[in-house]
Amino acid sequence: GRSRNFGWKAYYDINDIYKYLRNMSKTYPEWASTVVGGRSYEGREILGLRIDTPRKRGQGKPAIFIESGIHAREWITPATTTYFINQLLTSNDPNITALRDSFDWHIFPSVNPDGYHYSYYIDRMWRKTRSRSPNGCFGADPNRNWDHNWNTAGSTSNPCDYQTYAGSKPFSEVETRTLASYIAGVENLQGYLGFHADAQMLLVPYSDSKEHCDNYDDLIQVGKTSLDYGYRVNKEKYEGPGTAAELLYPASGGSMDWVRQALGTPLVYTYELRGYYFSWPPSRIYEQGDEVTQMILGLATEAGNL
Ligand code: ING
Ligand code: ZN
Repeated sequence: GRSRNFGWKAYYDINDIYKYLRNMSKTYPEWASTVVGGRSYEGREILGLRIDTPRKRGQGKPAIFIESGIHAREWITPATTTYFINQLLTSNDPNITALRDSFDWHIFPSVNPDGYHYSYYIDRMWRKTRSRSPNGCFGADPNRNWDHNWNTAGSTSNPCDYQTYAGSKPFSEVETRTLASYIAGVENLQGYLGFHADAQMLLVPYSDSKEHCDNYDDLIQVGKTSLDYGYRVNKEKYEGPGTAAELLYPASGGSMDWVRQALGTPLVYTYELRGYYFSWPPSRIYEQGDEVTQMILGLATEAGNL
């Protein structure tokens, strides 16, 4: 599809998603600008949209970072993320305009663009990056590659593993390394939301063990309100909030654990959206798009920022 036809009844390739982001920055120049969060092995940009309206600027507006598409095959996450961008920029609902104006948003629909391109055109079930290992196998799991208890749980050292190869060392992947340095540079970062599919649950740090982070109780409370807001849209129940080790499986080297610990960002979550083996009908993207929008609104409301 061409960007002028961009919408939410089909899944778009990486070039069309990036065109959409550039289009939005041109249509709403006072509110939105494209930002480069890093780069990929094959030389693509990791492109995001920063939405920072003039309202409340200079009043210590908190920043929220949204990470989607770290796993290539989880197509519903870039789709709901561009849907959310569209809501922020076009909705007249006073709750949504308040949400838009209350934060400095850094929104990245596809932080693994090589993997997404490969999944879109070549191998639908591809999950990893596309870096080449010396032994000829491709890709590391970008959600096992961050420098937080790296390769200690739920990952493997085998570069040929289709799913959870941790990489040759922490931040071996240019995508995670460059994105981490972008995130570390975001001023007043208060929230980090990662999106995956399709376990239908809400996860909080930490993921590699049953250890709870020091603001676990607050995260659970805010997370519950987030899920309540989402539930009202489609009456879909999510599991949690809770840790991956307790609700799903232990996994080390994930982005949210690194952000929570290395940067000390307080409000850190991973949303596992709905689906069935990573498929979700394109005609119904808007259902999960509305759900995600409300979940983020609930989170911001309970956290006391609205
Ligand atoms: N789930 C996540 C995964 O990377 C997760 C679960 C989230 C693990 C955050 C660790 C940290 O395996 C999917 N569906 O990929
Ligand atoms: Zn995932």
